[in-house]
Amino acid sequence: MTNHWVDIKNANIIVVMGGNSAEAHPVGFRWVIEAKTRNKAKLIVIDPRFTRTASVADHYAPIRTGTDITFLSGVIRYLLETGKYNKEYTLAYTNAALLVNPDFQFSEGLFSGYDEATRKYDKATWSYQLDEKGFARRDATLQDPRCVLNLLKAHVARYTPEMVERICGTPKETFLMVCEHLAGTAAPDRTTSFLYALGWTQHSIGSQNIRTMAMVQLLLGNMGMAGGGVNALRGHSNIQGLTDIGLLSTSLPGYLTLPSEKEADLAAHLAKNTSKPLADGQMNYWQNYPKFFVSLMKSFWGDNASSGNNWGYDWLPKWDKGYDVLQYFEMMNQGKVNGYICQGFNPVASFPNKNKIVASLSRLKFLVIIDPLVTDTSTFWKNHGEQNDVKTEQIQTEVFRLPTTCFAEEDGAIINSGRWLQWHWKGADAPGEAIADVEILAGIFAKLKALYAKEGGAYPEPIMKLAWAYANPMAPKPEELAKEMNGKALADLADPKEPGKFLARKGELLPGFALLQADGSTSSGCWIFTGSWTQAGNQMARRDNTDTGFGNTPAWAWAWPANRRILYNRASARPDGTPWDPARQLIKWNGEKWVGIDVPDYKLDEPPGSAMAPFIMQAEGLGRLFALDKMAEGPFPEHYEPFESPIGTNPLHPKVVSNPAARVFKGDLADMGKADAFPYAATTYRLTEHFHYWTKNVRLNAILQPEQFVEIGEALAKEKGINHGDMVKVSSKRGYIKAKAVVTKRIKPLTVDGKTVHHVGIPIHWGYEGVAKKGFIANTLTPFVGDANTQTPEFKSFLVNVEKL
Ligand SMILES: Nc1nc2c(c(=O)[nH]1)N[C@H]1C(S)=C(S)[C@@H](COP(=O)(O)OP(=O)(O)OC[C@H]3O[C@@H](n4cnc5c(=O)[nH]c(N)nc54)[C@H](O)[C@@H]3O)O[C@H]1N2
Ligand SMILES: Nc1nc2c(c(=O)[nH]1)N[C@H]1C(S)=C(S)[C@@H](COP(=O)(O)OP(=O)(O)OC[C@H]3O[C@@H](n4cnc5c(=O)[nH]c(N)nc54)[C@H](O)[C@@H]3O)O[C@H]1N2
Ligand SMILES: [Mo]
Repeated sequence: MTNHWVDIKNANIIVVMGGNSAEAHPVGFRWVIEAKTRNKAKLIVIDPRFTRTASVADHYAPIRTGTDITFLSGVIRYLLETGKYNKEYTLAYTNAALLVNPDFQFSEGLFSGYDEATRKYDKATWSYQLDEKGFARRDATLQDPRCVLNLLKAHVARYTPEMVERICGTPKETFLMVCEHLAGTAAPDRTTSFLYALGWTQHSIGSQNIRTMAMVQLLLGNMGMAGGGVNALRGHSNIQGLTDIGLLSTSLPGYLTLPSEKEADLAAHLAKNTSKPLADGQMNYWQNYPKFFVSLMKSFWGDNASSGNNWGYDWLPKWDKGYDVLQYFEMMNQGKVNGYICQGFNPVASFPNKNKIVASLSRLKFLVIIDPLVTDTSTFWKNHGEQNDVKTEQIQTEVFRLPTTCFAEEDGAIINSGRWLQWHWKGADAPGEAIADVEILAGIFAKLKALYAKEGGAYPEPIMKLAWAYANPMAPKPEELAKEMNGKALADLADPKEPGKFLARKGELLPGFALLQADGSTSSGCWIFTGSWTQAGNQMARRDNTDTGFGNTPAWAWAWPANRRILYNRASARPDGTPWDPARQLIKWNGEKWVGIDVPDYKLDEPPGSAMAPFIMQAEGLGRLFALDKMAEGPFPEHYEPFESPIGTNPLHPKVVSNPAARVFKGDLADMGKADAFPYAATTYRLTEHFHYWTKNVRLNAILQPEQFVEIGEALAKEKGINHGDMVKVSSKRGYIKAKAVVTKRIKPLTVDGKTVHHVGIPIHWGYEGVAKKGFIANTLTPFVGDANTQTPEFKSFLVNVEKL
């Protein structure tokens, strides 16, 4: 979230699109209700199903799965055509006026630079026109046909209300009603908050769904505002934290980049990642990349890292390609992987194409499961009847189960969707032989290190040089790890402004990332966490809920970065420093510096009226309506059909149906179904009464949702002769499940491209392990393809057939 949970109450319009927060985030949803009751906010839900969130909404719009880019591009078109957008904000704070490379093009579904053989783009033309100094050219009059705004207008011109209805199945009048509500928040004193989760991410075009919404928010002037923002409601405790410390296989903690093979040495890596300003006088925070990176190296390798050995750069792995989970299971399936350590992950249940996952695990020599529970993955080799029909005698994989604690059985920080690091204390000791994950990993590390010391090996340095300065090396404490993440001074840091004074003395915990250095005199395991555990103590454990305004509680826990609660908050004021909305002023200029109820997201002493733009994580300081080369499939969002499409064509450009830049493995392409055999659009989701695949181990939850079911609309049920409670078989090209049919009014057929499209809803929570009534694994049905940028699987749009049993 750019904003935070409590801030939702400040919104005037709340759009839940690509999520179902009343069910998946029932506690946080109180802030939506708060906005409705105290702020007279209107709640709009846009979902293929009439969800429990929809049941308390003011307006509901149905939409076909996988078509949100069309809907939101239609909104952008509406805003631009009617002129109902915040023009002053758009001109000053977005790249609307910047000029784009003359060779950039879009035609028949493809942007310039596409290579069909590799399914990748050469992104050279996805750039600005630069002047002699290397700064982006601009036309503040917005007359130049090559300025971003004019190119955007031309790009979205095709997304008429008629086209939205044709692709999304959303009635035109409903769509226009949503447009009007959103347009109302282009006013400086009104904001929209968008809440989303998996209904947007789990698509082959997931990242672009979110980008399109971010563009709407920029045009409306809602970024940086209380009650505005781009708000991802996260999943697991502690998935936000996992992302922050480097979830992706090509990233390092704090969204730093793991070097690729092409970056042969440190200088090449730093040159590639240290951003150069694209506008005169612009501060852009990634210019500090070397400080964050070298401090991370000092945290990894300790005294072993020195300027003489490039801070241990050679000991880092260098990637040739991304090793996301789809890639990894594909390699496993090809017999290229010997062993797999599976920690807090149940891929047989949670990953797409269950039969492929089981086949892949069957090719391993060994599998290590680190989990408090017996999972479906840990017994994948057992025949569980129709629900896991394997031949045990043919599976040679040796499985080790290491029982671990769960999050409630240890101390530590959990980071919520609003980026707050909240320290928590363990509720109980773990039962039986279970020990903490950290102890298990420390044990594996100690054993590996001893083996390398004794036997040598191809490349022992990365293990032998690792810093491991914990009081008990076999059991590092959460406090020790938290302080390591925060970072400390490795030498006295002199204050450049006041001779004789020090910003920090050697050995002290650092108060903020501004003190990090590129010369090896500081260490930090995750620069965005610097400030979370300082000389003043554990900031994450603070529990003072004093409200400084708009539900802002700066002394409750600690938010990254720098305890800032609303990102880009400089944009809450006009360029001249006056607030867009005096009734929700976040920061103001006091004559010397920026101050306010939130930590300013800007250079503190940069006066109003200066040329420095507010989006200081960008090289030009502007919110990007044109994404340059940051996205895999294009600088503007474009509608592509799901890989399994119920209409089998793209009404905008029949030659390019699905995401041309998505990676699809050969075998999986052959496993994609077509609408003739699998006519219904299926989507998967969670229920309030269950948490993934854990709660089938809990009797109470098993009683609340006693049996696996699928949801179908009344029209489809009638067509198929299915009654409420009948057993049905739901099949895709990859397999089938059997479940009870819930026949509901909440899923209505949509008319799409002249055809009737029915949705089938499939909750995810069943499997063959646990105390609940056994069920089929929903992911037996789902396709093995992911978003082109993140490789998040397309769990939300695929094709099935339904038969009465
Ligand atoms: N009780 C409970 N709470 C949970 C979890 C749980 O298992 N149980 N899991 C947690 C986790 S890890 C996560 S990530 C979050 C997920 O939170 P959500 O994403 O809110 O959860 P889902 O149930 O997957 O809801 C997705 C919604 O998107 C809709 N949808 C599907 N396709 C589309 C589409 O193309 N466009 C639009 N606009 N909507 C679409 C679905 O109909 C569904 O209502 O929930 C968390 N909270
Ligand atoms: N079809 C479909 N598939 C989906 C989704 C969907 O919407 N549709 N949603 C996806 C999403 S958003 C998610 S997050 C995934 C979830 O997928 P998984 O993460 O694979 O599923 P969980 O059941 O949450 O499994 C986590 C495991 O962690 C264990 N665990 C809990 N605490 C600890 C701990 O402290 N240490 C260790 N080592 N283990 C622990 C639990 O016992 C559990 O077995 O599923 C994904 N799969
Ligand atoms: Mo999740």
